[in-house]
Amino acid sequence: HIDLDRDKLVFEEFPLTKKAFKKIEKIWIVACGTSYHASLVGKYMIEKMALVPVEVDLASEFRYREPLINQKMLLVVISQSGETADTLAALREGKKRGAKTLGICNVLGSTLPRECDYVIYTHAGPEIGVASTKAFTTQLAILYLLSLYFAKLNGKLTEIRTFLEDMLRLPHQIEIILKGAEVVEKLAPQYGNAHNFLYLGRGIYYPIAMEGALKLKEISYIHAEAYAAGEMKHGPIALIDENMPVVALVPKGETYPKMLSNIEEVICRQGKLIALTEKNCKEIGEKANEVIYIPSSNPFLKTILFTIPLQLFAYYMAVFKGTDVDQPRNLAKSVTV
Ligand code: F1P
Repeated sequence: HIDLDRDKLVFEEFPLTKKAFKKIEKIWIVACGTSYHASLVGKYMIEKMALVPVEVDLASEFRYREPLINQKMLLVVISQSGETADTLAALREGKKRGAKTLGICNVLGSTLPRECDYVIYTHAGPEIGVASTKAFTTQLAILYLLSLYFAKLNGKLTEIRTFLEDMLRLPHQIEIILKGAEVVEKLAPQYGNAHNFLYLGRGIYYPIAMEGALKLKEISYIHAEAYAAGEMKHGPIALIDENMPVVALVPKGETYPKMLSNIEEVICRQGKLIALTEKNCKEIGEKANEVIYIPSSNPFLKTILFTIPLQLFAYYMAVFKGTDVDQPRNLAKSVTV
């Protein structure tokens, strides 16, 4: 519940007092697939805003790593379906070790919310397709609100009104992106025959690049890999040539100059560059083969806006290739085994 007039944010399902929050030494987030990518974004947001250490694990790996989790920690478990077997196993492991558990889930009445101490629903509505889309963006929105909530409890943010106002602008900004979808659509015939894609992002945009690459793989069956852009020179740069399109996420802000030099590295090796950036980033417009402009917003919330064209790109590529967008081969909506 958001009350702008009183500068208040209340999670009715997750009532935490300042005293209870102070006792939490560490937050641990576990999830699989798309929900794991949201978890990585969550780590950035919570650590930066609330100054609480956050650890993220793939739920499918959690059981193999003897996690040092205990009753002084909060385990946040994220799952669209609430039925992913590995995620539920990680939840049970955390509970066994005494951690308090918070589920972030989309499906009411699923197993995850029944087994967690607290639950926050994403309220994204039913997802028709197998590949998570609106579940991801709503997970990011919840994690953003959670970061603000923790920051306020921790005394790191006194006024959250401006953050919330930025958030309330999101639906309109998303509509602007959707109205301009033909910019993305026209890329499909140009790039639809490529066999490999590289996605690059830095900082909080690295997991967004991971999610973009996953969507392309899931629904269009094109191989795509995401790299933290700073890792390019540690290997993937060897792959760059005219047959390797690169999707680069270039928001304004601290990562911009470094991303610009990554872009130059791609261009001078004849790589085809599709850049997602913001309006007044002129250099990108001049250098990239294709540019998709994203409306400006708060640095954390922009991740949601950058996600939409990546989802659209995977969608139009799948349509171009004639694959079944809603029911991709070999994939299940809930991975219950
Ligand atoms: C996790 C997930 C999805 C993916 C596919 C298989 O699901 O990996 O991200 O798109 O549907 O499962 P969940 O735990 O978020 O329901």
